[in-house]
Amino acid sequence: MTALTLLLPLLTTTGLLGCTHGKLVKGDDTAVGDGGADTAGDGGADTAGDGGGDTGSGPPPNVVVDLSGDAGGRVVGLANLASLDSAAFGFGAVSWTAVPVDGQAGFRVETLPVDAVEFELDPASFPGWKSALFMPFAFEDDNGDGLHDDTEVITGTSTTWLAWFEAPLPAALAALGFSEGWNALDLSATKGFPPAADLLHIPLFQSLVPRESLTLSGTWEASSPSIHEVGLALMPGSVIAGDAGVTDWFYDAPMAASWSATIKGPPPPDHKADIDGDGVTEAVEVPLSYHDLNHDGSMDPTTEPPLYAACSSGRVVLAWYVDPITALDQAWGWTMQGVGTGWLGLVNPSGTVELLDEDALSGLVMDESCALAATATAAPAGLPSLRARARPVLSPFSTAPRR
Ligand SMILES: [Ca+2]
Ligand SMILES: [Ca+2]
Ligand SMILES: [Ca+2]
Repeated sequence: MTALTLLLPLLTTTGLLGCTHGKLVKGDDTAVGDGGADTAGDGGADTAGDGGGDTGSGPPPNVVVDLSGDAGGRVVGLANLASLDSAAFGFGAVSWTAVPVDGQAGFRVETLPVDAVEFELDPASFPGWKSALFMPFAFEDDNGDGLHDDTEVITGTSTTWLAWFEAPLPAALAALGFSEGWNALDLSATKGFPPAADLLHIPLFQSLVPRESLTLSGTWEASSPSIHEVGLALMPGSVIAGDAGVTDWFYDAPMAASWSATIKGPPPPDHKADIDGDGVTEAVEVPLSYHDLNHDGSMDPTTEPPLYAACSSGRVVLAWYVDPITALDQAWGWTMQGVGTGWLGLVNPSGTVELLDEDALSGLVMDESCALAATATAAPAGLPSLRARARPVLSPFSTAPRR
């Protein structure tokens, strides 16, 4: 099966941030059911077909995307991969869109759109043989035009992609169950040529829906100072890093033997920065206790230094906020790394990131053994880095070696 050993470019995020995102344009309309949802009026420009529930005339869908979670207000698009090249990896035109009905977005795809980008998937094994790839994704269609505008949040991408395989199909691929024309590729597999998947059941897990709130709770177990002189604050990471200009924070309250702090909504803009340089902005908030020396019920970071942080299994816990994602290449990268957006609770031992579930986040401990210093020295400027985790495997074919 050496012919199937893909020798595709091994992609990294290098160059990703430098790439310009192609203007997303409407593709050829072949989405089914262009009835009431049609906002453009003519068949050629309609991209807002009404999905799998179409009961009107015309052929049935031959591509169906199954959406997990809430589909209300969301639209599913099929975005053409514009380049496999690491320096220019990204998506071009959104060739089709469809409004889900009962969680299913149905498409009728016929010929390859004229503006679709084709490239050699495996020039070593199949020189000259070309294909085109399309990533299913779901987005909040805020303005209801059926198209993905570049400010509209992407709620998930599928790891099963639509692929157009040119004729003649290499015999080795035919033997794997592929056909000339349209196929579905399961890119979540880690070995070999991506296996064929069912065009009528393409799963799309909406993993990028931003989590709007986070609750941290636990116990205060330090023997001193007296709990009546202790406060609990969520300190912006930028303040810990020395930015005196940030003076507002989410939470500042008297300590309790059993405490709980809930963060809701996005942090103020001055809490946010692209800490790890991956193009997505984030914020870090650190739950910590402090000695309220002047008994005014709030933390003055210049005169009331932190006492202890909140620990889970001995590791300092951080609250991260990741801005909602609107760019297709970032959405794919974050899907591949398995990290969501919005509020996340995590620990950052020795530079790696470990997400915590609700159970862990409700059993935190503040005591003498949980020192903020452990966090402050973990990364430059006291801020942990998601960088190691945030290097997404961008190419579906980069999980080398596939064999
Ligand atoms: Ca829109
Ligand atoms: Ca970032
Ligand atoms: Ca105070």
